Amino acid sequence: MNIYTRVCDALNIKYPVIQGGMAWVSTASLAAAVSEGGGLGIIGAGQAPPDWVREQIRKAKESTSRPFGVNIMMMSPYVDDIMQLLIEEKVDVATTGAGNPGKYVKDLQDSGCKVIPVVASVALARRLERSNVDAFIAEGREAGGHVGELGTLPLVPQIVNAVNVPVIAAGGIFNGKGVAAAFALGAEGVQMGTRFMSAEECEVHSNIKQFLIKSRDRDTVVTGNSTGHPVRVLKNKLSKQFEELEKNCFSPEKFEELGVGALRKAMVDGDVDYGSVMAGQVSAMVKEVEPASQIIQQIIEETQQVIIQLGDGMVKKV
Ligand code: TUI
Repeated sequence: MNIYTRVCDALNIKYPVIQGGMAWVSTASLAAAVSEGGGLGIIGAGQAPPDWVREQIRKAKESTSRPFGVNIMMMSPYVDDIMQLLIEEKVDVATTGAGNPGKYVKDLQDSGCKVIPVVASVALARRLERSNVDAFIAEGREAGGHVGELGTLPLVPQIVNAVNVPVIAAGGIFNGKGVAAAFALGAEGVQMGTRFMSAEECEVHSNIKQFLIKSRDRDTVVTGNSTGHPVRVLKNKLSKQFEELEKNCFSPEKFEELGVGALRKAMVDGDVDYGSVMAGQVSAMVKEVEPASQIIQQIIEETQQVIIQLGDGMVKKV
């Protein structure tokens, strides 16, 4: 059975599996490995300056001739420059997060770049479909990092109903069972972040990979609900401080002070106590570090098995 959808066709990839563009985590090394494995690798621009992003794009081009993309965090101070860079470098795909990329869509597409915004609401999806985006990533609250309100299960079918372009499901997907579930909701692809954070080629600090492996089902928490920037992280000393601040005398300045540099501190320096370890609810499902291509192969095989089993009927024949 072929797991081939409109997403594969549009992006010129073998499997409809996209790697989340995680700031300080998704470097050229991971993106190229995922693309070589038949999925779509994504470089996470986060709040990095354009020079760093250019270097990563060039590294990825040296390591793979397959398509790859860049994720632009819309709250970055460098958004305008990064968009221009993607056009200059003729990047295949741009995914966006944490905001509305509407005004950049046409110029990106004119340069040959496919534009796939992450949405967490039907309203934004409807608005962006009028800008003729190529697809959507519908990301539920199970995801790591900056999250919306709705869980993946209610979000994905509502986005699928609202738009005509393909929808890629994200948030809470870890294996073939999750992929089959996403397809059942009408999605034509999946995006996974946390799963690829544990890939061998992922350059995140090894402390973070071990922290994921040790984590248990209820070890993530969403902090920042009161600031308007809710973020899912693995619980640690920093997340406790955030929770205390939110419970007690909340001061936005203090909050900002605690958060600055915390993501880098976790992902690059490996500080699992006082760094911001953004990760999704599937964290506890991470059991080992393995190559990205192996992750993709396993997931595709399991998806095929699950779909066949479901086709045979859920009810045991007696
Ligand atoms: O973007 C993400 N996840 C992220 S970004 C990030 S870096 C960061 N740095 C400082 C503060 C906060 C985050 C870490 N994780 N995921 C994609 C995503 N986008 N999830 C939800 C959204 C979203 C939310 C609201 C997209 C659009 C949106 O619309 C706002 C509007 O203008 O309507």
